[in-house]
Amino acid sequence: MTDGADRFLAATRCEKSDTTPVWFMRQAGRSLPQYRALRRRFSFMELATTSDLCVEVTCLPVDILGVDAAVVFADIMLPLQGMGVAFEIREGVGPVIRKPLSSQPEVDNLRIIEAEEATPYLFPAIRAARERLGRRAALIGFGGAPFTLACYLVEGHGSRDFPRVRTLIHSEPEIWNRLMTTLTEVSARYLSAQASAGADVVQLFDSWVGVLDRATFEVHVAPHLQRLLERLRYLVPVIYFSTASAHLLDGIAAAGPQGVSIDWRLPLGEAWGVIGPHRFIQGNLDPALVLAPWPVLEAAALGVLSEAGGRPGHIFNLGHGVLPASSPEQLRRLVDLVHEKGAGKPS
Ligand code: 1CP
Repeated sequence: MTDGADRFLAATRCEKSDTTPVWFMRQAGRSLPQYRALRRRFSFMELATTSDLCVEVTCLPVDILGVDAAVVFADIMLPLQGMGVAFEIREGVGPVIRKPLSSQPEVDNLRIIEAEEATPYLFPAIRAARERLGRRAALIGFGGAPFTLACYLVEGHGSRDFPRVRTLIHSEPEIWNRLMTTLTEVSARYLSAQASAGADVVQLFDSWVGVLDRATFEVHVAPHLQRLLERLRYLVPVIYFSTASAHLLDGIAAAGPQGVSIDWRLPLGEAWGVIGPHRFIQGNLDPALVLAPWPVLEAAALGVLSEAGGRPGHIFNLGHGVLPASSPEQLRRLVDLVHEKGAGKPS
């Protein structure tokens, strides 16, 4: 049997292996009882910024669920600390920025420092997790894409459709451009440093880019994304993740990520038709179906595999993060099903 790391990395090169690799976004910090027990003793920030605890949480899902990749336990907001942005992670709410940005001087004051200085706890954790995982599982580093980071910086907190951001882009395009240029530089350093420390792949979370219309994305976001992906091209494969963004998919592919994560709204075969067969694809089971009775979940998961059509270059995942109410037993069963019925297995 092929090891998880090799199975996963083969898919990122669109090469065949013994079966389809699988992992889940937010697999560590949500539904696992072992994580919840740790959270009773430590805050989210303590878990993420204490290297030993970070390694523990990162590796939990590989042991418990049998997934082929671990995702570093961190948050997209962490590198903002090094930029001089004060925020807190509020229970049940998410990140809240103390002073949202709106003016040129505020954007000019953002600091660009080395990633090792901004998030010193992260890189020893990546090195230790890489060593602990061996070939059992690949290690995925990640960061927020510049647009999604800008959403929090400008809006100040999560939002359904980020109206302040959409106003700023069009009324103050120079401020916006400066902000995106700074965030692109910070992200390039942050993700390169994760690759150097041992992350096999990095995922760029652009969770909220789907709020934009196509023209705004093309003019005000895509050029920054393209520059960021160019900086990473020869260092590490990148998975670009977004949701509700089918209307942007051709522009996303043109920006140049090696892999694209697709949410449940678009069938995988159709998405592949847009991004081209030379890119790997990740997805795309509706996370709500993990809460459904097993026969419903099983049928939907087999449907995703059938959409992938046995092509190499499919990484099975949900279309967005694991919902907190998901049962670990159901997730474990799903991993086993994907391994048993994935590409290359007799049907
Ligand atoms: O398995 C894991 O949990 C991996 C670690 C991980 C990842 C990949 C965390 C830990 N956060 C993230 C990425 C992240 N953070 C994204 C992109 C993914 C996505 O779209 O879901 C986003 C948008 C955030 C911002 C964020 N941080 C939110 C969402 C708020 C909103 O605007 O809707 C929340 C709730 C957080 C806090 C956070 N980050 C991670 C955890 C486990 C938590 C909850 C803290 C706790 O345990 O109370």
